[in-house]
Amino acid sequence: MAPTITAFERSPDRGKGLARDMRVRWALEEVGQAYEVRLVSFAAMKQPAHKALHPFGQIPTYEDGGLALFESGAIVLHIAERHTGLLPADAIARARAIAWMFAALNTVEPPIIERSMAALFEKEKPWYADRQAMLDERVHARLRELASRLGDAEWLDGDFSAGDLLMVTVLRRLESSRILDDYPNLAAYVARGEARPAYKRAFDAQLAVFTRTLEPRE
Ligand code: GTB
Repeated sequence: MAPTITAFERSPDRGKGLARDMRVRWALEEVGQAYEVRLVSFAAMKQPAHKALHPFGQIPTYEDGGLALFESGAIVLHIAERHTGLLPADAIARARAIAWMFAALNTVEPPIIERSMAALFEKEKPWYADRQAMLDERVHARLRELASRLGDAEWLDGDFSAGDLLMVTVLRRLESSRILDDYPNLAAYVARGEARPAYKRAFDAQLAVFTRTLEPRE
């Protein structure tokens, strides 16, 4: 049986692939694992049936046989550990790739999310401009360091890994801000990720959910 993941019935990003099911879909596509998708509404996510799978009532979740997982990073790690293609076989190189997974989710993603949350929910506050300048600088600090480490390399540490997969999805959250324009090597890195056939298949699948829900229903 193919694993089943959950995704938004109707993603607020209108199919731009910014919700976190995208990274799980991409990982599954990279390793060639077929999967089913169960679409959930915002209301259904808060119901006991979904909360039994995800304690915080969110997407994505992952079910495979007796295993139910939440947290996109844990799901991607699980997929990467059970298939070849997303983590190096060598134990030392594998540990370094996993460190990049944590870096993407623990070090780079938080300031990016905080900045976008402030733009969404705090724009009308009198102190917004000052706070935004501070949040921008926190994002830039991370990007400067990441750009410096990546340099001219194709991927963060050798071959493409689950660390790159997560980092690219995290950096994509900045696309509408144009902040990545200041970091041409990071912009090119994201473009390389997006050019991967597995990425494209995952992107098209999540976009199809959005365009399908726009079609008139009988
Ligand atoms: N740490 C968890 C993980 O990595 O899996 C976070 C999961 C999470 O934030 N899920 C979000 C969710 O279910 C969807 S991805 N939210 C509903 C809720 O909390 O009630 C976050 C997201 C949502 C929308 C956009 N967008 O429209 O651009 C981008 C990202």
